[in-house]
Amino acid sequence: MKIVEAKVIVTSPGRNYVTLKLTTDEGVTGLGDATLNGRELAVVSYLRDHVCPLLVGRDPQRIEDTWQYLYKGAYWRRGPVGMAAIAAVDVALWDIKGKVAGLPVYQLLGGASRDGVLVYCHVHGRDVPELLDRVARAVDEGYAAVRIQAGIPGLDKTYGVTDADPDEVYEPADAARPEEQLWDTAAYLESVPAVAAAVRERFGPALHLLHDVHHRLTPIEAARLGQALEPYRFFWIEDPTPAEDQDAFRLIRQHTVTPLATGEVFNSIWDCQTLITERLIDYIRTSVGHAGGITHLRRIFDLAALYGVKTGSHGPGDLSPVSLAAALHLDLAVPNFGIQEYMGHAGPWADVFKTSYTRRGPLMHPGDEPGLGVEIDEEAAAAYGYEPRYLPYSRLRDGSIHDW
Ligand code: GCO
Ligand code: MG
Repeated sequence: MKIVEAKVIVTSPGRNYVTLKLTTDEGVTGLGDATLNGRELAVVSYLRDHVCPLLVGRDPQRIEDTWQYLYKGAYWRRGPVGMAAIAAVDVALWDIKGKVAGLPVYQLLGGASRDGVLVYCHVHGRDVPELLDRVARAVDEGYAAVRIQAGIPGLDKTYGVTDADPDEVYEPADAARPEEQLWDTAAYLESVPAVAAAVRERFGPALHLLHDVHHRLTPIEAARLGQALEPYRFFWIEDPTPAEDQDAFRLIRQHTVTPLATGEVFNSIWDCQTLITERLIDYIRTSVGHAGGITHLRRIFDLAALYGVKTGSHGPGDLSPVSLAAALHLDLAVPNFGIQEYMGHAGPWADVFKTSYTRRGPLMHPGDEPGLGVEIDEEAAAAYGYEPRYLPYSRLRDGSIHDW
């Protein structure tokens, strides 16, 4: 069997998505997600100019060999652009292997270890009453785990919190230039424990609560937040400090038993080696789309399993349905699964991507279609052209740029 075509499809049905489509000489196709929010076209070029020409003529069954060929063969290792490209190739090859075998990808990974995949959804509110209403709605919809983000008194805007309905895009990358937002750590640290108390009081002890700090604290501030949230028994706090500083987690860990999650910006096992082997985190958030595909993510998850670290993959709306499907297959199979982020997708994405994953109450399932269970309608994709969009960034009151 040979790959005869490697095609990159850029489409923006609600958000920009970059999809790699591989076709074999037997007419089997496979999809991979190469979306890198705000830097999409860099991955398009990496794939079109440097990877697709190397794939034509290769045997699509040799997934591991292709991974090693693209990773070791390039000389330049790691990095978000190259690893998103390798991930797309890897996931597309797993999709093909599943279709050739007539099996869903999770079966190729050892079969289901659980009936379904526990997901957490996003809930945001500009103030506590709005947040509580929306948590109630999520609970009514069957979710057992929610990520709660609330507006910060004194700040005009808080990332992840808008007046938009939760079903719309509300973590926007919607400006042609990055929008500037004000950040105030003191106001944030003051507000979060009160928000947590209100949610816990209203919804009781069983609901899983998660919170994303988006890398904005110093280690000692993060330690203080972790301590302050201990009475409310969070499932995790996420990205408390800039994630590239693995040592920072030692300090946080010394001070709090609130579980810690990080890794959505990582793209290789080397980025999380210290965090995992020194048990500095509880959940590893690397994703199929940004950390080298199913092949590499499974390697990271296996390392994590050795050290009692569970999985908690990144699953935002800026990763395409192809990535979500791939994540669900892996989540269903691995022994140390923790939770899967499920932000959902907004806008007319379903015109373009046909999916077979489902949610029943708190659990999702990837479905039993051969391969990943996702197809792309290229004609529909062409109707939604690329739109330059950037995430916002923050400045402090004195004008200096703050960590994301
Ligand atoms: C998450 C992420 C998102 C990111 C987004 C950036 O936990 O889902 O932090 O909130 O901001 O994925 O592209
Ligand atoms: Mg996050």
